[in-house]
Amino acid sequence: MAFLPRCTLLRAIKQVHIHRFFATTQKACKEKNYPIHANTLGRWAGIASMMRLPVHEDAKDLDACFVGIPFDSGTSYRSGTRFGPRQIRTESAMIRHVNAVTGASPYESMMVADIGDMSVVPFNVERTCRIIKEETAKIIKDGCRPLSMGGDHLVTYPVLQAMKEKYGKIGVVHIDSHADTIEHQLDEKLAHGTPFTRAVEEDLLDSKRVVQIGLRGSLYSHDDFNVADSQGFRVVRVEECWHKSLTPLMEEVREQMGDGPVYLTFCIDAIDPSFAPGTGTPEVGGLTTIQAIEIVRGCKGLNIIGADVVEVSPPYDPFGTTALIGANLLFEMLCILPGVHYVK
Ligand SMILES: [Mn+2]
Repeated sequence: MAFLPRCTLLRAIKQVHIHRFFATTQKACKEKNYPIHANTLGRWAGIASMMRLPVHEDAKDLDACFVGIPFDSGTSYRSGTRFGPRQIRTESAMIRHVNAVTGASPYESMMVADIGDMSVVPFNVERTCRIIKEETAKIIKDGCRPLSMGGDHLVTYPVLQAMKEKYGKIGVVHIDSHADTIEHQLDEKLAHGTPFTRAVEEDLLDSKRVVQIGLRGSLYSHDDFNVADSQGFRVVRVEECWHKSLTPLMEEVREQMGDGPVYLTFCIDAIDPSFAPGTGTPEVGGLTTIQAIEIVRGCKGLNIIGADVVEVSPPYDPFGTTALIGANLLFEMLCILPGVHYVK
């Protein structure tokens, strides 16, 4: 435990005296943000910031941030993901501070905050993409790693544009039921089925370091995977994932990604709609929540420069379970960022 800050030890010693413990840790950890403890203010109370973290105006002095991109004008079927960030924040009130299984202590390792939502424009896709690119560039300027909440999957395209400008060509771990490599939708180039086609055209990706996991469903044509094939993406169809742990797969993915910069993008519709019905284009036969967690935990050790969870559409899930899954995946993403300390 030598690498842990003093506040961790204090927390362990004081944890039976919650109020004193919290006051002590706040003082000892004054340089770090910490979520409001449920014994200080009940989970149902307070402002619904992501993980109950402080809200900052921007990413200045942050190592990682949560940011909403509530844009759904790229959606081809059922809309509603503009409400995703808000419901993910609400459901994130359940999530505690450390990772019991992996031992990650993200808030003691990094300065993290919720920096609110980007001001997107539902009437103008091009302008919104420019806004997302510019806002992401500001966030990552000094090395902050954004954990973005969609929004539909188009929002990942301008994020990747900003990432390429700072980090060069990037590897991508893309978990989805769809390849999102359609040429156009209704004659438009910017839609949620096209982000990786645009990314390839603009040479944003280190294509040999791209993996797409969970793809399934009916296709428009047998040529729908031509982009992935021509670029040398690794495609792991969902049938290869059925009935098994994905921990061994992630060993291979880590080898494929190497030490270079990696962006992790998780479309919630990769998960079976029986778990996660709140999404716009559901496909049956999907990943379990257990496999989803295995995938994210399997990204530990990679040079993750940013990540997102997209396509959570609250109007299609009145129970909030889909957003709860999204919030938990974002916590798991936070826990595998470079620089996070582990207790074991
Ligand atoms: Mn999808």
